[in-house]
Amino acid sequence: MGLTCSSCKRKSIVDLYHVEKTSNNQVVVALAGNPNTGKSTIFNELTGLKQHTGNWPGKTVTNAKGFHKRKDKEFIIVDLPGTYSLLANSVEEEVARDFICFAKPDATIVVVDATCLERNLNLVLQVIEITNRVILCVNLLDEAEKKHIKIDLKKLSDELGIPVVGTIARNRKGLETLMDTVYNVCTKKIIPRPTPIPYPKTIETELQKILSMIEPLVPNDFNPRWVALRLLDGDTDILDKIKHFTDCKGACKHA
Ligand SMILES: Nc1nc2c(ncn2[C@@H]2O[C@H](COP(=O)(O)OP(=O)(O)OP(=O)(O)O)[C@@H](O)[C@H]2O)c(=O)[nH]1
Ligand SMILES: [Mg+2]
Repeated sequence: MGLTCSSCKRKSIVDLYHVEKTSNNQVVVALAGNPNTGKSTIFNELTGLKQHTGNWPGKTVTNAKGFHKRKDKEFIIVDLPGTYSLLANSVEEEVARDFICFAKPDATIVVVDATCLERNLNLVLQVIEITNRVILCVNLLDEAEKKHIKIDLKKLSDELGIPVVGTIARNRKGLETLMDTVYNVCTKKIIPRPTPIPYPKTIETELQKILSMIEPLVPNDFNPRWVALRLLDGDTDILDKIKHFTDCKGACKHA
């Protein structure tokens, strides 16, 4: 802990988001989602801890970490702060984005509120642009039922190209299926294939231009299309971070 990058003296981004694995049986699972969708409820049910709402302590991810044993695996579960997007407009968004991007969890569960799926899916689409190891958890199904909202989970899964599990976290309903699915993704028994998100033609044309320039420069660990999208969005900070990450990786004990 506390390593600084020798080349720039900043706290190493590798160290900042590193989750220590003490054995080969451990896998890292991130819980992402909009605020108030039930992430901490799921985290607490799975880990037996008592994580409170909105208690994200700065950028430290280690304080939101717990363990859950399943078959031969031990999941190290990280409860990320609730965010509406991953555009890094706030510390919460930056932490959630950077954890998914740089800590490279073995799986990311995106928890959505079944009563306002459309708004929540915005974040899901942003996560699947970064990583394909995603499981969608449609929570608060009891509240949806009260509002006579029915969700076709199978169709949602087919449309998005990722596994989808329905839950009522408060009653533990669906959590076994959720973690079996996470297990299968972590052990590659299920390989999610997120549906590529098409953009309007003018954006796609510019994207291709940027992609042809950056593709040789972006390390294998990162999805170049996502990096190109960020650049098109004017987010040059991500390039600095990727460079910092790559530089630090060579020098860092966790690399
Ligand atoms: N009815 C119902 N309530 C739920 C369910 N899951 C969680 N809740 C409740 O929803 C509220 C928010 O849950 P949290 O687990 O704190 O949500 P969170 O996503 O961690 O919220 P932030 O940390 O603020 O992003 C709490 O009052 C939970 O008890 C569910 O499936 N059904
Ligand atoms: Mg929470």
